[in-house]
Amino acid sequence: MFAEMFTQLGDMPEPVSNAEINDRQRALFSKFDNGDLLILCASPETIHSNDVHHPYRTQSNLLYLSGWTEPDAVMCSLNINGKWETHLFVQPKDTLKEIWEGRRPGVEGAVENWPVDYAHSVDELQAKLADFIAQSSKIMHRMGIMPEVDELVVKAIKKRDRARQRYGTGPISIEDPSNLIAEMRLIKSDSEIAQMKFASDVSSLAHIAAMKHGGGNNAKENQLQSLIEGFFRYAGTSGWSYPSIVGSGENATILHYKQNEDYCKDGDVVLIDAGAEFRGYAADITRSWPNNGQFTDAQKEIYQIVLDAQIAAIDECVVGNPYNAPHEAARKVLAEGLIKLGVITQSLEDSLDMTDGQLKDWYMHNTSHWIGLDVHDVGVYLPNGEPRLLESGMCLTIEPGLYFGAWRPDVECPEKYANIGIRIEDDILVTKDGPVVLTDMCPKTIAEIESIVGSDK
Ligand SMILES: [Mn+2]
Repeated sequence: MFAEMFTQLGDMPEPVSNAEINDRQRALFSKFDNGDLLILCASPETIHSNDVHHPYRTQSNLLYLSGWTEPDAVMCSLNINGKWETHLFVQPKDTLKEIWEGRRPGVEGAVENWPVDYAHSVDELQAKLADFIAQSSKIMHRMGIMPEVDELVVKAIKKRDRARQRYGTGPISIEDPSNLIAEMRLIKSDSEIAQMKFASDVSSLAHIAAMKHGGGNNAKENQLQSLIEGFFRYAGTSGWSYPSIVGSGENATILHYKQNEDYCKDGDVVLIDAGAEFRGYAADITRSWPNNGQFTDAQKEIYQIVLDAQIAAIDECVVGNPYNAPHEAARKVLAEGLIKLGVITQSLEDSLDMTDGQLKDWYMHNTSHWIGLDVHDVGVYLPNGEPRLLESGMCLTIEPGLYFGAWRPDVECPEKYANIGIRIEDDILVTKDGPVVLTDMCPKTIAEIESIVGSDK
């Protein structure tokens, strides 16, 4: 089955080029002062059990500005005699370690094939970094990722008075460069979009595979999950970009459900929120479908409201709109729909109120988040307290939903809609020609879904 699906995928895009990463570095350095020292640290490895590690995924800012994906790495950049130099500290070649853990590019490989000026063994980090720090007047560093680097930085700042007095040099402050980098990451290049489109296509096909396998055959949530995540790897992505949510029946009404071990029963709606990660870039898709292949009338009513809300929100993803315009559009359509069904008994205006409005009983989350190297990508939503205006190249999810958890003690769930949970989520690229749905390979109309669910029987 995977082999047939694979033929529907386009070619894998070229990776983001070293030249593009060099351009990113230059764009960032242009915002710095000459005495600034940039330090970017790899995330630490984390333990699964005893001596087994979780699959490694590095810190996104380091990935964005170096392309380096291995652990135990630090990138430093500073301006020496009017020219910015970039140094990458990496795990050195080590035959014994490589026999056990895998091949390493090493120092030579790093400087040859990655967009950096110099590479060093991470064993030299302490000495070299101390030297860089001494030459700097401000350290651009995010604390809390690599404790040994934090320690060096703090030590250097502590003794700054002495060094400044004696030599007239040494850093005087630490600043977190994350916001500067986030501003750059908010706008995706064509090459980044190509990576995200591939992640989106793989994810779409994986959702279709789950739909086909569903259809009243007593599938379990974990079986649908395995099809989805199996195809993520089959298609050459690194796997999921966030743990898959596969919830049937009342589990579909739990926003971040993660057990994924129940049976999908006849008459249930199955909600699947799953996306692949490709070369660090995320996809994030949610689809909700009837396990027996046919929506009930009640399910159809709710589904169509959510779909209408989603389409209205996507239409708002245009250059110049505030980032929350899609959310407001979705909320309005959801509320209008629930008023028509008699679920909401307030006026439209009252129902949207964040304190007393009835909509938040059934729709309690936001409609969008940025998406990119992080599934919940970086970028301030309210710079200077004002909603950010959408620009060409920004990517965001659109994911309205309605959740009628009959198990909830805090609300009285309308019986007709008991345990219906619907969320529909796509990833949108804002362009000057309007919104582009990156996840458009994944079907979402009622007719399409009913024709696909259970079709591999
Ligand atoms: Mn999402």
